[in-house]
Amino acid sequence: MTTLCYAKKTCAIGIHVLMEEIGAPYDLRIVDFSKKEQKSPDYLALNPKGKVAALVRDDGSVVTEFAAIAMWLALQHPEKNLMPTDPEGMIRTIEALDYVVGTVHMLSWRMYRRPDAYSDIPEAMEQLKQRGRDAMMAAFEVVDAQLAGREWMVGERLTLADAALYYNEYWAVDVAGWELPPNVAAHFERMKERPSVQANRVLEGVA
Ligand SMILES: N[C@@H](CCC(=O)N[C@@H](CS)C(=O)NCC(=O)O)C(=O)O
Repeated sequence: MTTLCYAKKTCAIGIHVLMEEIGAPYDLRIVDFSKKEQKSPDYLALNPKGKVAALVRDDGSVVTEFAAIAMWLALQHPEKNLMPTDPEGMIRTIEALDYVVGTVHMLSWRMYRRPDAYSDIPEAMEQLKQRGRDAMMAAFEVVDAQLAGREWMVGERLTLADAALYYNEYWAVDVAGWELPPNVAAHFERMKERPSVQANRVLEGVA
C-alpha cells in the first residue's frame, strides 16, 4: 500500500491533506524528528535527503518533493480534479504551488524556524528569525491579493496549491501565533471546514 512518511508540524501535512481528499487507503510512517529519525540510517536508505514528505509507492519506489508527490497523487486520481487539465489552469496551479512551497515555505518559514541553518551567532539568528517572519508575511500579502474575491487559489475548486497553502497557514497561525491577512485567513477557515483538514488536525493534535 502507498505509505506517506510523515512528521508533525512539517510540510508533509499538505500531502496528508491531499491523501485524505483522495480517500484511497494508505499507510503512515511517522518519522520522529525529536529522535532525529529523519537522519537515521534506516530512513536515509529510503530518502537520502533526510526529509519529509516522502511517498513510498506500491512498487517500493520513493517520490520526494512536495510538488512531485502532489502531482503524482493528482495524476493517479484524476476524478478528484486536484489538478486542472486545461493549459491555463495547469500553469496557474504550478505557479501558485511553486510560490507557496518555494517562497512562503522554503525562503521564509525556514529562515524563521531554522535560523540555525544559516548562522550560529545569537544576534544573527534573531535577525534571521525577524527577516523570515517579515518575508513570510510579505509573501502572504501576495497570496492575499490573488485570493481577493475567490475561494480557492486557482479556478472554482480546491487544487494542489490550496493544500500547500494550508500547511503554511497552519504554521503561521497554530505554530507561530501570527495573524493572517484577511483573504488568506478566510481561506484557512475554508480549509478547516473540510474533512481532509479535520483529519489532519486530529493527527497534529490541534483538533
Ligand atoms: N523541498 C522539499 C522540502 C522538504 C523539507 O524541507 N522538509 C522538512 C520538513 S518541512 C524536513 O523534513 N526537514 C528535516 C530536517 O530539517 O532535518 C519539499 O518540497 O518536500
